[in-house]
Amino acid sequence: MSLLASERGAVDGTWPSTCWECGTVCGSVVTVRDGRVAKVGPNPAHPHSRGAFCVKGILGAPGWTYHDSRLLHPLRRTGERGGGEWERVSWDDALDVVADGFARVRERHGPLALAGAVSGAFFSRGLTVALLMRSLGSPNWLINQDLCGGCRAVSDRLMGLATTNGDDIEGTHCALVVGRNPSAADPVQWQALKRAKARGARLIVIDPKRIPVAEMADVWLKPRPGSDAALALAMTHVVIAEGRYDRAFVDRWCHGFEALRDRAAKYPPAVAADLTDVPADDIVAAARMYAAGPSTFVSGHGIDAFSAGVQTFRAYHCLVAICGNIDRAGGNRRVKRPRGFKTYLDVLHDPEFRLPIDVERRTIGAERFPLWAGPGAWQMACHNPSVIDAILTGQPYPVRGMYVSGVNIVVTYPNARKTAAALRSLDVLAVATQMMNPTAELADVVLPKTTTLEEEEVALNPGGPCISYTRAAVPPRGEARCDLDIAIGLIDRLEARGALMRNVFRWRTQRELNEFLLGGSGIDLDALQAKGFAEFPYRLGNFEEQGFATPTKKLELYSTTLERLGLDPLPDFTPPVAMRCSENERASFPLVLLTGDREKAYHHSRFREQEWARRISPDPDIRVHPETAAEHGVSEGDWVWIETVNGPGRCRLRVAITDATPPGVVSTGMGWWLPDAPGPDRGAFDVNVNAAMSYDGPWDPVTGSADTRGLPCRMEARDER
Ligand SMILES: Nc1nc2c(c(=O)[nH]1)N[C@H]1C(S)=C(S)[C@@H](COP(=O)(O)OP(=O)(O)OC[C@H]3O[C@@H](n4cnc5c(=O)[nH]c(N)nc54)[C@H](O)[C@@H]3O)O[C@H]1N2
Ligand SMILES: Nc1nc2c(c(=O)[nH]1)N[C@H]1C(S)=C(S)[C@@H](COP(=O)(O)OP(=O)(O)OC[C@H]3O[C@@H](n4cnc5c(=O)[nH]c(N)nc54)[C@H](O)[C@@H]3O)O[C@H]1N2
Ligand code: SF4
Ligand SMILES: [Mo]
Repeated sequence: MSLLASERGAVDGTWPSTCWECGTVCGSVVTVRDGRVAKVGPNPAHPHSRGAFCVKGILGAPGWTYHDSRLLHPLRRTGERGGGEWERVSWDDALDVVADGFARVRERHGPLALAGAVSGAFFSRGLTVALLMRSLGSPNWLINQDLCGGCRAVSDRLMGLATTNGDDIEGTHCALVVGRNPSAADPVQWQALKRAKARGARLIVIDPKRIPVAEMADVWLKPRPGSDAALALAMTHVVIAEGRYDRAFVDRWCHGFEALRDRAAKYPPAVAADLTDVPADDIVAAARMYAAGPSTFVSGHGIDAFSAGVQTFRAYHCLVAICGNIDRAGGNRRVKRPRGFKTYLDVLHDPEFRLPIDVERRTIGAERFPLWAGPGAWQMACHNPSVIDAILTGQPYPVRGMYVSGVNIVVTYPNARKTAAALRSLDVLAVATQMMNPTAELADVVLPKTTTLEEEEVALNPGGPCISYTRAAVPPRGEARCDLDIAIGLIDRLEARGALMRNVFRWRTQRELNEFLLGGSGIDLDALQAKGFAEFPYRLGNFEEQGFATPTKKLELYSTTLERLGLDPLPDFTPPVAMRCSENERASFPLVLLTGDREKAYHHSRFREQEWARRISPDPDIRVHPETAAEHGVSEGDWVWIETVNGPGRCRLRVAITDATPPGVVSTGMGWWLPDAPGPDRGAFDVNVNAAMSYDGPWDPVTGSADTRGLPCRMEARDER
């Protein structure tokens, strides 16, 4: 058996590390006493987070690691699927059961009938799951990103921007915050925005709700949910018509300016005002303020993960580009890296780790969404709702076995019952997790995973920019193993069964993987470990050198890739579902539902079993304006049913009255389930908003994203308090 990375260096002391409970990846300091993590706190020396941190890192990570119900041994189902009867088995037995199951599926249906599910290639577990599936011969892996940051990432990639996480708030004159709630979602941005404001920088916030950052804005625009593309195009029109764009930058580096100008001219402020409900004068004021730059675009999930997400992001990204805010101080920095360093995404795309192209072309979803799934796609993952359908219908081909790691998809994918039904119907399901949850409840085998305090991780942090290091501060509890060890265990067994296509894994330990990533960068792993991060020199505005990865080798305002695929090459406004639905639907579903409000105590579905978190946030709230509450006859603390248009059912939420949410709109979080409720669903069909959401479209034509917000809904009172 390979050595667990975390078996090294578990020594008492205080160590610099990096929290990777979420994508903010803050620099941390971890204190180990008597072989146990005694304290986790911020590292003020860290170039990205500069001392910012959050309660999930302080309490969540250790709380999860040392929780009484932490899974410490592999489990195997003894009764029927979802029956909650388990026996403790050895790792050898557990991996044998999974390997036998996968080998059988492969023999009966071919390798494509196997799929992995994980959050994406941002952390090493994503790469690990993708490469495990590829070693078996399957290109099918499901990521969460169609529900998360996928539209932003694909728009960025189509245009050749490469600006992910590069907002330079510290150096900016103006921050444009759109669909982002930094006070809840990102303490690094939140601290930086407060500092920027204090030194006199301007702040434009575009958000339907009065979130804390809106309260300190110079200009706050409140668009109708889902209407941002019209707003961004109108701002673009003003900037161009008034000659406020960066002509030299546009002439030298942008492709398709005239076409963009003509498209934006369809949306003068008066027209956009009708579509968005934002007064025309406010649109003009915001456009002028942004154009005065240098300005940074701070974007979020509020304009992502919906059926017009890519075009909405393209509209904003074009505005950023023509104002010359790409890769300039105070703007949006392009991704910098030390020469020779490899990101997880680089490895995914490296021909050495790829499947034959005819296999990649068969990725589920590749035909319809070639920029999302298949060989030409961003993460080359599959289209999740189509995989769920493939499991249930056998079309376009059967999917019969799944390996799920570090995601709780019964809770976090829209249409919880359908996801659960699909998982139930599989021939074999293995789930790797730290705690039992509604997804793991449906498994044949549950594999206990290490937590972020027990694993070593090396990654590029584009925000620093720096290379960040996470220390395996303590050895794994019980028999927990990291993803890489689990993958190697499975690959070895499948090889012995003749069920491997080609082992694309070349690392036997996490440390070997980390050394491979550092490659020829000149960064020494021991030095990195001692400091917790490594900075590197970089240059801004080196466009000649860094180049633009587009067919025209320029920033594509007009996307030749979208044109080639028969899609609209220019950003445009598509009316959201709430503006398209019939009179009847509007009468039955009179409210607009927003989902995904981030809660400080939770990370999606995580930490629901931790007492401190449940004290901070005991119930799944639905936030309702006082007028809307009065119209619906509901009061603070009432439990209500929520149903969406075309939704698969209803969910139960608790009213919280606030005038921060506009009238006619109701807004809730995500990720709710109840660890103490009866299994197997443990509340996932009850208090989880995804019990009331559809995953079946409409879908974004580029990413296949379904609407996670902006949906017509109805709210009905229940007799319960
Ligand atoms: N504490 C905590 N932090 C987290 C997470 C967590 O679970 N807990 N999750 C992390 C992850 S994976 C993600 S993806 C991020 C998400 O965090 P954010 O990117 O901040 O996204 P949301 O909280 O979904 O929404 C942000 C804002 O978008 C607004 N919004 C909704 N619809 C629209 C619209 O049509 N237009 C505009 N302009 N705004 C709109 C909402 O009112 C909300 O204020 O948070 C990350 N940080
Ligand atoms: N309706 C609706 N649905 C949404 C969203 C929405 O806004 N609305 N948001 C979407 C978004 S942005 C996202 S990113 C997805 C998230 O969806 P998921 O990624 O499925 O959510 P998590 O709750 O983070 O996943 C939980 C699992 O993470 C695993 N995990 C792995 N490693 C660790 C670790 O080190 N520590 C901890 N604490 N847990 C770990 C555990 O196995 C745990 O069971 O949900 C999406 N779903
Ligand atoms: S924001 Fe919180 S959970 Fe996310 S990396 Fe920072 S400390 Fe960890
Ligand atoms: Mo996300």
